[in-house]
Order: sequence, then structure tokens, then C-alpha cells
Amino acid sequence: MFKKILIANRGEIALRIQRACRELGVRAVVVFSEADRDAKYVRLAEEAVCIGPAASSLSYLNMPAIISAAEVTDAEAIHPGYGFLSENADFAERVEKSGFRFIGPTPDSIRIMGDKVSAKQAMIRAGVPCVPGSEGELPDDPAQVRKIAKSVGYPVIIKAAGGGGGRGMRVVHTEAALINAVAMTKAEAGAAFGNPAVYMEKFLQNPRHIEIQILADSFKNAVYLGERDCSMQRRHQKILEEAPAPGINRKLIERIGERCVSACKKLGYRGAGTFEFLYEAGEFYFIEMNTRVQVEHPVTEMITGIDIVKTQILVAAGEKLPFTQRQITISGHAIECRINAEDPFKFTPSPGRITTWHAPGGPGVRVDSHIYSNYFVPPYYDSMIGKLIVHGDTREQALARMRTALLETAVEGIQTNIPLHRELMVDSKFIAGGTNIHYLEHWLEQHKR
Ligand code: MV4
Repeated sequence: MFKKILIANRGEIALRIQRACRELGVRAVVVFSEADRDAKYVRLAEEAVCIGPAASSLSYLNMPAIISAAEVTDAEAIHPGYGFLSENADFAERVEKSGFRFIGPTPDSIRIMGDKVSAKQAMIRAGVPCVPGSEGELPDDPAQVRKIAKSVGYPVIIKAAGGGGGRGMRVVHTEAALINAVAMTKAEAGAAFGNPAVYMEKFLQNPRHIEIQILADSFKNAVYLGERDCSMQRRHQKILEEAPAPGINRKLIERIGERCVSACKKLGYRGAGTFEFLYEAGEFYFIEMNTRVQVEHPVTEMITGIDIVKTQILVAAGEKLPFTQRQITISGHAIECRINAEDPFKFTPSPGRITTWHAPGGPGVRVDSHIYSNYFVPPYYDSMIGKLIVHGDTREQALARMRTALLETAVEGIQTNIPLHRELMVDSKFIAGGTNIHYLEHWLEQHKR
């Protein structure tokens, strides 16, 4: 096992990774920007290195500064968390070339999944069901593009190979609009991602967003940890997640999970990973794979009892997965509410000083947050200030516990989205379960204020 790990991130995930390090008896070095000098995880860490000014581009995205910090502190490995450099194959490569272990997949795996065309081709070859569409990149010949769209059937969606997470996509309803839409998406993709390649899929109108968590070691062992339902989102920002996904046939999930595991083995994938699917009319369709630990990993930890971050570190250190698929059981239900520093209904950011913070508690309640009373939420980064996670024997119990936890939670001095969560937890359609990716945006339209 490593003696010392550098955590190349901030906020709640920097604290979360530090907790895993402590449990493993690994020393943690944190890096921080000038805006995060007073952060809790900086205070708690054995060592801390300032890597630059507040702007992410000069600190948390500054590869030489992070690698230098690992050198001066004698760290052996770097955990990138989520966001920032976590899915940057060039960073992973520079980390490893500098003699450190990147806690994540190999640069090759990150690169394959970063290009959505190569990711999809890898999944098709591995037997993971995908959305019907173009086989790879769209050709330049308009006649061929029209032919592909005709065989897929309208509406179609044009997506950038370099995109993902909702960036660089365009829905096309008619043949008349097709060629212009492809040209526009290509131009935008070239400018935004430095890669004009685009591909086509059948556009699914009312899917749910279901993802499968996997863990793999360097010895071709891999497991899946069930699924998460991440359909409750606005503008591609998830606001709450739950596991298991309500109302989906368990046998179907098992079949898809086994496909994901077999794809990992085939690709020689190592570390934690998430297969993103659209689920519509009882079918799963792969769309993208994330090669990092995700914000919503705690709901999976709560229903499996497995520490995903600890396992990431173990497998990065060359250890075998400490469990087999047969030893993994799903128990109960978990829900996570993301707490954001923002106006709960207008969504404008609300940075500033937190004057009061009362964390909830009780059975089945988990709080992953770096905030404290008198903490100043800096305006430079993502507005998420913490996550409230509950577990119950049933979905109903989890919902009841979340309602109580949200009632107990007090954040003063800034605005948060807690009032929105309180309303969603008593919404009859959410309570019924199985709402799709458009539900929240429609709900907000009807509950305008
Ligand atoms: C789609 C789709 C419908 N049909 N692909 C958006 C984010 C990116 N990961 C993929 N996305 C979508 N791809 C096909 N063929 C609808 C979306 C989509 C979406 C997906 C997941 C969660 C929220 C979403 C919101 C709008 C659109």
C-alpha cells in the first residue's frame, strides 16, 4: 500500500478521499488554491501545498504545479477526485511518466472513453447494448448522412465525439434540417473540443438516466455494484440520485451489469467506472462511460456497504479486488440530495459566508460536506457545498428519513437549494418513482415563482 497520496481536488471530495486515506493508514497531502486556504480538509490534512491563485486554470487544473507538489512532498500516488483533471488522459499520462501512480484507469482507457465514438465502438464489440445509430463517425457525403438517418428513423440526435455530459448535441426532427444541423454541430465541436467528428443516434424522447457502477483491478477481476437512477436533473446538472432505480426488473439489471463487467475485463479496465445508460420502454442503451469516481457514489456505498474510494486506492496500489460478485448484495434503498449554494428556484449562485450550519443526524443519515459555521463559500468553483445521503430498508423509509434530515438541516448566511429538495420529497410523482430526465424541468415550469 502507498505511504502517501496527494489529493488533487477540493471541497467535499477532498475530505471524502482524505477519510479513505486515514482508514487505510495512508498519509494524505492536499493541494489548495489561495481561495481554499481556510478549508476544513486543508486544516485536517497531514500536509498541504498551495498550488496557485483562486482561478481553477491556475490551480486545480495546473498540471505542473500539482505534479511538483507530489514531488516535494514525496507522495507516491495522485487521486484526482471528480471534475478538474480527473478524466484528462494527458494528465494521467504525465502523472505516471513523472513516476507517480494515477488513482484511476490507464491513460489509454481514459482516452478511449473520452472519445464517445471510440467508447461506443468498444461497447458494441464487448456486447453492451447501445442506442441504434451511425456505426462510428458520420461521413462527409450528405447523401450517405441522409441514408443513415433514414435507416435510424427520425428524430435523430447528432453528438460530438469530443462532447459528453450534454455538451455538443443537436436533435433533428426532419430530413430538411439534417445536413445543416450536422454542419453546425461539427463546427461547434471543432471549436469547443478541437475535434469536429460527430456521430448519430436515434433520439429517445422520454428516457430515464440509469448508470451502473463498476470496480475492476489489474488482474481482470471486475464487479458491478448495481445501478443508480440519476434522472432528476436540470440542464445536465443532477440534483438528486437514488439506488436502486425504482421499478426496473432486477434480472434485466443483472444482465446489463454482467455485460458491463465483461466489457471491463475485455478492455483491461482498472479502477472505478460508471456505464451511463438511457432506459426507455424496458430497454437499456449505453451512451457514455465515466472513468472517475462520481459525485453520487455514496448511494451505491450505502446499498452495498462497499467503500468505493478505498477500493480505488487498493486497486491502484496493485491489490486484488477484496470481494467477488457473489459477495456483493444490495440492501435497502439510498437517496442523495446535492446541496448547492444557489437560489432554490432561480438557480443563480449564492456564494458567501455561512453563518449557521446544523447538520442532520439519526439512523441511516450520512453527510458528505466540507462546510462549517463561518465557512466562506468561494465564488470561483462549482456551487455544490455538500451532499445529504440517507439509507432505509425500503424506498419509503429512505424518503421519510430524507424528509426528516432536510427538516433538521440549517444553513444560514447564503441561499441553498434545500427548499427545492423539501418540495420534491413530498411530490406525488417522485414518491411514486420512475420519473424521467425531463420531469424536473417540467415541474419547475409548473411551480414557477
Ligand atoms: C441522448 C438523449 C436522447 N437520445 N441520446 C445528454 C447528456 C449526455 N450524456 C447524453 N444526453 C442525452 N443523450 C439519445 N440517443 C437524451 C440525452 C439527455 C439527457 C441524458 C441523460 C440525462 C439528462 C439528459 C437531459 C437531456 C438530454
